[in-house]
Amino acid sequence: MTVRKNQASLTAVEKRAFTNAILELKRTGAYDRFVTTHNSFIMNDQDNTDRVGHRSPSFLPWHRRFLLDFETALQKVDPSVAIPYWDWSADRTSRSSLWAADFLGGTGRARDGQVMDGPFAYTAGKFNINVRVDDRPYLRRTLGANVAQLPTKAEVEAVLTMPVYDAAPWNSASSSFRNYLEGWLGPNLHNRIHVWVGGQMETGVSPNDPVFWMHHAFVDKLWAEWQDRHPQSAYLPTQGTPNVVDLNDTMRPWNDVTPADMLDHRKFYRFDTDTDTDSDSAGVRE
Ligand code: CU1
Ligand code: CU1
Repeated sequence: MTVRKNQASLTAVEKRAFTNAILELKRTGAYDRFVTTHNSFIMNDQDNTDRVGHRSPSFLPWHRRFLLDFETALQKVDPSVAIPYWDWSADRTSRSSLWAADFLGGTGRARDGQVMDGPFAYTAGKFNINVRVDDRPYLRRTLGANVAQLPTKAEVEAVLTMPVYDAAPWNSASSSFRNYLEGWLGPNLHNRIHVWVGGQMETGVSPNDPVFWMHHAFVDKLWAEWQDRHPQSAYLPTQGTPNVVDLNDTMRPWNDVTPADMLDHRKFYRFDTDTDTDSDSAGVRE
């Protein structure tokens, strides 16, 4: 069983396994296909009539499945790898070990935002930005420049107390857990992280920055925590909602995946903080 760990607790060997698997997917072209998929869904989402991946109830199950596909691809390269999560309410500065040269590398240089260290620096020669919104072929970051502060634990906690998964009009105006977690209303959670990192993370081609996966792994974990706290609160809407993915509707680009299929993360992976509920994972230390 895959165990997703807090990135702050990874060993040097685990960090290297994760970044090496990413570089291998980059080499084969598989990585860039994930970026293209994400970007096409941002574009579809903009017109506000056929929202699937963002600004809609399916934001959480869509990204859960998207990350699972990516994790499966990583595991074909190295079965030991899982997507780590970045708790940005705890590791809140550009001095976090997350941004060290032995992991993701740091912020970009002042002149052009180009990341200059770590395995994904353009100058390291293995991570060109191919699916891009402009001419610049290098990974860019401006950590903390566009917005100074990442969300606090108190801000996260306030959103986790919201009892209703989602609500009409099922978009970026909804007063609901999903929309507050996505960040269109309330303390600006998920969206703020994209802006804080800057560079490609601010755009539809955000998965170009490997931190995308670790950011979304934490968003996904917050969904799981919310589910544990609100066992009576189900995915909404259930049926008959135009232009919105209901509980049992299929989600593009998959033909056979519904939000209902994605509700229980324990079918696919555990978090290092999950309390074991079945015997066959008891005693496993990974
Ligand atoms: Cu996204
Ligand atoms: Cu995102």
